[in-house]
Amino acid sequence: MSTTTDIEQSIAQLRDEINHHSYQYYVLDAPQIPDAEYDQLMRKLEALEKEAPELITADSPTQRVGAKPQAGFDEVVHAVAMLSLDNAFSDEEMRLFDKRLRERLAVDAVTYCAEPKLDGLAVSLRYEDGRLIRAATRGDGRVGEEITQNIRTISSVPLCLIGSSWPRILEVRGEVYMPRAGFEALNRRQLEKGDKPFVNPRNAAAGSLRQLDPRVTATRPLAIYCYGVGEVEGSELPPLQSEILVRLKSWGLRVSPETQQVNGIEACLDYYHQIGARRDALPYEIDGVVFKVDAIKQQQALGAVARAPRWAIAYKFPAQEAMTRVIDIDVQVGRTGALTPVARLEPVFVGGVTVTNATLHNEDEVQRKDVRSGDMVVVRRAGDVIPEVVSVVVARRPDNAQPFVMPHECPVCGSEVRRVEGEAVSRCSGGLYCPAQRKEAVKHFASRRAMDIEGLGDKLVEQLVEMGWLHSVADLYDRDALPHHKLAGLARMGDKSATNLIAAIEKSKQTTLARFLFALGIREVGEATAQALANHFGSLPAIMKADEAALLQVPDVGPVVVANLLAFFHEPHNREVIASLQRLGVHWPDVVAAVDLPQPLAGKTFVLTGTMTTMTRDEAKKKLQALGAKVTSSVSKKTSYVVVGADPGSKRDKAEKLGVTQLDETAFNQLLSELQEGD
Ligand code: I6G
Repeated sequence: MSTTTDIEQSIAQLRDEINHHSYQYYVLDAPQIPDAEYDQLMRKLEALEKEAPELITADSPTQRVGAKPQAGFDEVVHAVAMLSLDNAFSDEEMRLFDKRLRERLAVDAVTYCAEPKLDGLAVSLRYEDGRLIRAATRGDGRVGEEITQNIRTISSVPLCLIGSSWPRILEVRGEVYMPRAGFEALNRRQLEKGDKPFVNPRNAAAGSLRQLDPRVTATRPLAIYCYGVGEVEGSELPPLQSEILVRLKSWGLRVSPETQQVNGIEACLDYYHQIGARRDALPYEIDGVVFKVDAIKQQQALGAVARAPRWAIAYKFPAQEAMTRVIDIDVQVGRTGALTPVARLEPVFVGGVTVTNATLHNEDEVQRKDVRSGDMVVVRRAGDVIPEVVSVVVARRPDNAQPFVMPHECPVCGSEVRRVEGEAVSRCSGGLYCPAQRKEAVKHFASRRAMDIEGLGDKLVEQLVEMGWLHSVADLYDRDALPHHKLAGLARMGDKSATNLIAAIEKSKQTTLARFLFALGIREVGEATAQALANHFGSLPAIMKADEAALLQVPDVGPVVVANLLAFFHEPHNREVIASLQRLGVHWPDVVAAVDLPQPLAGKTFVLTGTMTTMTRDEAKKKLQALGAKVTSSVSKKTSYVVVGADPGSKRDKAEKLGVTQLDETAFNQLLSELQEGD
């Protein structure tokens, strides 16, 4: 039997242990125990607290979601106003900002503290004697709304501070946001439940914080980064903004790992452009970079104007969302016959370019978003991703807006449009009879990573198909079907270009089995799968003969790919095209089938990033594939190793975040030589 003091002690110990592991996980991003062990500690604490409910305190880690739904939010008057930030939109505006500050401070250069500006919601957390006693939104800067119960459900917000010598009163300012992955998972759940998905992570975060029932907020994947302080009483903070952030972190508050001290305007601009280049790879959305004068004394000397401090600025990235009108909704036919509704838009500047088309993905998406021709819509263009219609501004819908109807016949060739039950995609059933599919198939066939036919660009392919000169990719190699004079007579061609194109076509005849397989454009057979098939079977006849069971033996080939392969090779037209290509001279060396070779890296997935000195990335990829590994371009939990060369990209950060093993070039070469010796 345990006595009260025993229980008291165990409870205190468990709370310390849990708080320590929360700090390791959320603040340091360096968990020391697996999630399951953490859950076990929580369950132990819950059990003890059930035994002795009189020992439950509000700051116990079990009490994050205690409260009942509220009727509304109370008002909170901020002890220190929550200001906004002035914005800059160009390097030039940033230089002017820096010049103003240098003049006011009478210094040659200003040192700044820089960090990404998260696209979330500013909040204020009030700690008294180390305990979170209140949390509020910014509101109008002077008065916000009390959201303590909701903020308490965010695991990365400490209910009590750790470490020592925190001020008796400490108001912490931070941004609550929803990580991209959490946002996507939340939207999947919304759709499964038949609820409306959120438009973007910021709206999802805002909606989650404004829930009257904290139990709902608790199910939302929210997180926080703290960036400053409001009221502070009882002890002094360090003299630099960057040091204050380090101090906040030591008290268990989560601070952006991207925070950096930068010296002078050029370093600021470098920081901004570097973060900008990594923007889409960050696990959360940001809309700019905030620069703050690092020395608090200088901040005080500069003061504030109206509602913004003079000592800080947000250098914004080009907006990724903008509003425009849908002129019409067209349907595009892709390489595999997939029909994609595309919104033709009044031109709008978004994400740094003028956008005139945006994808609507498929019929269900158009219905779900209820996009109609004539609607005002929000368009999003993030990075190099195809622009998409995010939502409709229903309040601005004109009376004559036209709902979209998926055509029953292909808009290009008139063949029947079919939609397989359970699939979102409608397809033209015309196959290569459909000029749209033929064009896309030829473009893919000729592309750099497939047959690599230099000079056979998209426009030229379109002309050749429209002239009726290309019935299949085999016609490219048939000089009777496509003689020099025909090519030379095309728009923007001529004698020399035709000669060069024919030479490039000739050159492409010598290829590899993997490239050839990829070039055929079989659904779901990308480069990695094509390589895996080539490695595994060694020759085309072996692949074409393989049955379902044999195909399923290939690493990472699942039932969907198998079904596509079987259907493709079963189709007489495809077999004829392959035979014609070979008859016309397309060839490749057979490789020793993996079934006959040791495959020490079978089942392992590698990602390569950065520059290597001893080999090119392509060579490294080939060596890995020869040993049975799969080489992919993005890091996920399934990645076995990330090989890191000089100047690695964001893939290294992602590996770090996911705890994927990293190999530098020396370790990588050592691994290769050990495995190759083992042959
Ligand atoms: O809204 C904000 C977001 C991020 C901020 C801010 C910030 O620093 C990273 N800093 C200040 C000083 C203010 N708003 C007023």
